[in-house]
Amino acid sequence: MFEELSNRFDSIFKKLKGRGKLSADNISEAMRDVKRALLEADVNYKVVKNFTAQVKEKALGKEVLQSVTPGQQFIKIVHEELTALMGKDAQEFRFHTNRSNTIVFAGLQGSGKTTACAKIALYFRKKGHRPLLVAADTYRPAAIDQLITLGKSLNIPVHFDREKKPQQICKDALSLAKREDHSLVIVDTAGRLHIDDDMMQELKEVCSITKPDEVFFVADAMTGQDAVSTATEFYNLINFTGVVLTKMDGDARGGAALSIRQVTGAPVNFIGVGEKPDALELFHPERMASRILGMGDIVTLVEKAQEFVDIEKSKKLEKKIRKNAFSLQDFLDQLRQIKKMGSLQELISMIPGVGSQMKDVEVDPNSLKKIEAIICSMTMKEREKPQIIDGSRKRRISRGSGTQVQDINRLLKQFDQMSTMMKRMNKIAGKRGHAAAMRNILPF
Ligand SMILES: Nc1nc2c(ncn2[C@@H]2O[C@H](COP(=O)(O)OP(=O)(O)O)[C@@H](O)[C@H]2O)c(=O)[nH]1
Ligand SMILES: [Mg+2]
Repeated sequence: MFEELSNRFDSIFKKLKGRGKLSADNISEAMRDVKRALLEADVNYKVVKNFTAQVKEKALGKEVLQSVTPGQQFIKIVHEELTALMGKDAQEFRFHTNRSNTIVFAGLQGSGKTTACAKIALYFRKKGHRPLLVAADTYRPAAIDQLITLGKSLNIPVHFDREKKPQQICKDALSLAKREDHSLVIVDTAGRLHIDDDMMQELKEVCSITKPDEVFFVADAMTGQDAVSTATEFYNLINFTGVVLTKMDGDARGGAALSIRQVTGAPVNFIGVGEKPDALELFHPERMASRILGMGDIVTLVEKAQEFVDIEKSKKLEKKIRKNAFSLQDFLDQLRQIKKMGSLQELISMIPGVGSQMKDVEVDPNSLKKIEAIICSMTMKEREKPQIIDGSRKRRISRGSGTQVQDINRLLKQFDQMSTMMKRMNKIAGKRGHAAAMRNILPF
């Protein structure tokens, strides 16, 4: 996610790190680089202008000037400002418990509305809700079929009617929801390739009939600034309450995620990170800022893991991490879990300190198998205490796993880096917990 932007920030910070202190000169130089990096990531120019002004003002503050760790101070300021830019706190949907809730999805054709409807339905079903999907995109029969198929695969009911207009379909859906006690009604609407009056009129009518608790604007993150200007037009017409940014798993440059909140005032609530219905994440501005700045995102990683790993196991693991007793065996267990979770590269990039080192390593299932084979060829003692693995043990392991000694060296080095990061995190975490520690972990 936002790899290019991350790389740019990385080199800006590295450059600053070489300096003794923050000075007006090196701040100006860094700010020029930051500005260029953001513009190249397709961030709205007004947003960039405000952002750089804010960071510069803070960085020029007296306190910072006296600091001996300019890189660290600077990255902290950038992190805070990036977080503020994207909206500070994660925003989930606020449910009314005494009645059914409605979300209307709007956006251009192909932005990912239908997929997002299914994702949100699944997301809230997992939290104990009873969603009803409503197919109010009646222009293309295929659109209705798409929602029906998604609903079937998730075992979530879909209300549709091939004879009626969207307005009537929505009315029917609301009474159905009442009758069948659905706590959440999710309305998929039609999009066009471009904004047009008919679409907007219909959307307005759908909104006035359903009186939605939330209107989510669905935007394709890959379209950068285009997404932001479309968002503005939609916002002026329908005042949406939140944004779902889709296709964040692609090579989106960051422009949409970093600008949409500032430009429209509406928060990004969720991000889509894949085509499958479970590829949805709550948008955490602070974690996103950490990811962009290459600081990893262990909280999301742990949450993701918890969905797949049994809680007992992950509690044990957390304990081990806290006690600095994370072993190669745990690493192996983790890898096996991670394998179940989809995009490996994405997950690895969330591990603090590991992300940037492993970003150029092609993580294909074969290299995973290799790691698995290597660890499996180790004795339990070696897995717990990799320090004892000397030359002759390495040769034995390499024969056993059908790999080269270099492969073993590489794995041990990566593992060592990871343990160092975890130790560092523990040190900072102390009693304040890991979430607090994350805010302070800086790559230098
Ligand atoms: N990679 C990726 N593809 C997505 C995501 N969300 C939607 N898509 C794909 O984008 C295309 C359009 O999605 P669809 O939901 O039909 O868009 P709609 O026209 O707005 O309803 C489909 O091929 C989806 O699989 C996402 O988060 N990541
Ligand atoms: Mg659709």
